[in-house]
Amino acid sequence: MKKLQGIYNQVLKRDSNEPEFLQAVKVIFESLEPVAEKYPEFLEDGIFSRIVEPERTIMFRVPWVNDKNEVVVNRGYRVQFNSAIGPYKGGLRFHPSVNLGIIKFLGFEQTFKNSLTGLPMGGGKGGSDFDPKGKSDREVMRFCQSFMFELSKHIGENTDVPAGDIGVGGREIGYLFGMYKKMNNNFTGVLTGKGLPFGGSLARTEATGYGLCYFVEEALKDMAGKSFQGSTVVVSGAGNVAIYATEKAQQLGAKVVAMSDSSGYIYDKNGIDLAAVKKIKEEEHKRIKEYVKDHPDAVYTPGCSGIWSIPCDIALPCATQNELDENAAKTLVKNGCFAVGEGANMPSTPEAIDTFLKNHIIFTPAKASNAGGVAVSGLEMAQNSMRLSWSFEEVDKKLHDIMINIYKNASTTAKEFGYENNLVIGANIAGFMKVARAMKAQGITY
Ligand code: NDP
Ligand code: 2IT
Repeated sequence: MKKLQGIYNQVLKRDSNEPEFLQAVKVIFESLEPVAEKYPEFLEDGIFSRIVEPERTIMFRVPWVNDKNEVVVNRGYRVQFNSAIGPYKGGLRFHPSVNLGIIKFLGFEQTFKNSLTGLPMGGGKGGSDFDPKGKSDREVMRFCQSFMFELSKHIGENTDVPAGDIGVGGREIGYLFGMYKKMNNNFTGVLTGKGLPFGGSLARTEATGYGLCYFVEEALKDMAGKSFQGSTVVVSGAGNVAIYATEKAQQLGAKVVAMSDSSGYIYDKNGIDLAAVKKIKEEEHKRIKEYVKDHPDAVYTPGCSGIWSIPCDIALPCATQNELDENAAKTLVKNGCFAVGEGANMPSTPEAIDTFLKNHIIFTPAKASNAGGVAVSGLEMAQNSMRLSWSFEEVDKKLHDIMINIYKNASTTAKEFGYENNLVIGANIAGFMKVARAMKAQGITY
């Protein structure tokens, strides 16, 4: 870093206790050096120092009553990062590890991701340290209602439109929507990922995982003349993104041999029986190790990181941030893996990314390859505004087109700046340019 080092140092000082946020800013700033060189007006207008500071940060108390009639207090967050190109948009994460730094890294990344989709959406993210695991439906409902009681003051269909992320799926969005509607007496598309009977979009559930595979398939074709057909794939996670990435990879002719959750991973040399995984995770909300009970050839191993030691052609990390480190990256390379598609947000550490790029692995960064989820959220907003709903095939086709466009945009931009095949730099610059131009055009607003 040269031109942007000073601004990065300020972030380092101001946000020293937010390691994930610092990591995300560093990777973006390293990519944006050539932009700072080429467009001095962005530096003059303070675009870089403004873009790393959220427009607004909301933190609030979330008190609720559990099934034992005890009062529990969680902490809620909504970081409204950037509204230059549209209303704040991004998911809500409910996980005990949630803190301000994690929500800020996610909101920062979201700003560039949403820009890449080509749809008019700014960046935001929120969540809570609430842990939905082991909670009854009624506990989750009471928590969501209390969370929305405060959040509803800060969101709106033209202001900020939250959605799901880790620990927030259809059930939670339903409870959140119900409370918002009751408080505002307003039936509006204020959340995405809604149920189909009340304004949800077909293909939103599948969108992130399917979009990831559309993106990776295009990168494989364009960069190496390869495809999913006949390949061996390892997918980490067993949540929304992992399940639908597995489904699409299988449809495209791949054999997915492993999946995981935060307790451990399963390896099935015959190929993962996805219907069984869906039953365990989506219906029964149990642990992935249940899988081996009905699949005698499959093996369960406790711990998450070992999944990357399974030989594969394509790796799709779809669980959480920093789940794939330098050692794991080296093992993947050694075992002949030729492509890594990020489904989760920031799943690879910076050292792992370096390892992939140095070894000419096809590497698709999260903010480009997992943008399908928020893209279909954007399509859900469009359908809500029109009071219409499109068929599954229509939405899926639009999703496919958007993912191909994001690939082309990232790939062309990388080439234009002299970094051919480096989709990290390509996606970061392409995502940044639209937001920066919008910020510049709108002036230094107070
Ligand atoms: P889910 O809650 O549906 O699933 C998360 C999966 O990851 C679960 O298998 C979970 O295991 C595992 N996991 C969560 N935290 C950890 C951890 N600390 N260590 C190891 N494993 C963990 O979430 P999603 O599938 O929606 O999200 C997965 C990733 O994709 C996240 O990074 C999210 O930000 C990203 N993403 C999601 C989008 C969406 O539309 N949902 C869109 C774009 C990105 P366990 O069940 O044991 O907790
Ligand atoms: O990280 C993400 O892009 C998401 N969790 C989806 C956000 C959204 O608004 O659909």
